[in-house]
Amino acid sequence: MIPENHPRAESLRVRDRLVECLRRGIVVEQGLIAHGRGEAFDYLLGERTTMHAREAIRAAVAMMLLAEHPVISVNGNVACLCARDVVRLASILNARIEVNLFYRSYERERAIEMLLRENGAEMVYGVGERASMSIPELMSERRRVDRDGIYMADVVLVPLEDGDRTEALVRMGKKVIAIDLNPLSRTARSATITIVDNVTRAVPLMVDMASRLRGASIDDLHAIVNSFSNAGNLEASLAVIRDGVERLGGGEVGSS
Ligand code: PTJ
Repeated sequence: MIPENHPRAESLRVRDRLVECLRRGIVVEQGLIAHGRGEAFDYLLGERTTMHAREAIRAAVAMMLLAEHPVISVNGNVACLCARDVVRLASILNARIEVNLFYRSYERERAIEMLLRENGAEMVYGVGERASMSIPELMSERRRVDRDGIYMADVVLVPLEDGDRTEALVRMGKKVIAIDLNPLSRTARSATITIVDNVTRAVPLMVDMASRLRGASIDDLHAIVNSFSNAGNLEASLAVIRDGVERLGGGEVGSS
């Protein structure tokens, strides 16, 4: 039982949710470790969405609205932490949802598909025989993709990703939007747009942004995308983390 007034109540609730998803076969053990790495960066970012992340969210949503075939790639952690918002985002952006797993098994694909359907998804790509195409030069199970999903996509949103697939998707000529709390990761560095934020905050903010931008003109959307620099944004996020280290190292007490 997590006391409501515990300074880390929200973070502890998220951990409980992941453990529950582990029991239901949605998340893998390695997903808990990956989340722990993310938590460390989030701690230094102050566990809030920075203005730089907001800029990246705006550019990412504009890019998805301009896309012909946008696809949202979902793994175990993302399904567990933001299934409902993924479905909402896909519906506003007219994007397809595809299950794509590093630790792939048919049981997990189905469990994640069911969770997405429970949250309103009508069609889920990439499950079972549907994932019959391969991303070239990628050896992991993540290479298996749906012909009508990631394979044909021009823009792919990859929340919580490993670097190999991001690089491979970029080599295929796709635009890749990553959500990664680590601005130093290979994913963050090789994506077209990286949102340095927690998926639990970033995906709901993307839903809000999509509702606001969906009426914007094509020219305005292009202007938003063209004025965004991923390298500059990553540097700015790193500076926030550096400040976080100094703040906490300088005597300010963290919440843990
Ligand atoms: O469900 P599967 O089988 O596809 O496996 C998923 C995991 C997460 C195990 C797999 O994708 C993996 O091993 O990921 P990595 O390579 O550890 O990368 C995870 C990245 O996401 C790291 O850079 C973390 O800092 C970051 N991260 C972790 N939790 C969050 C996060 N970024 C945003 N929000 C989070 N909640």
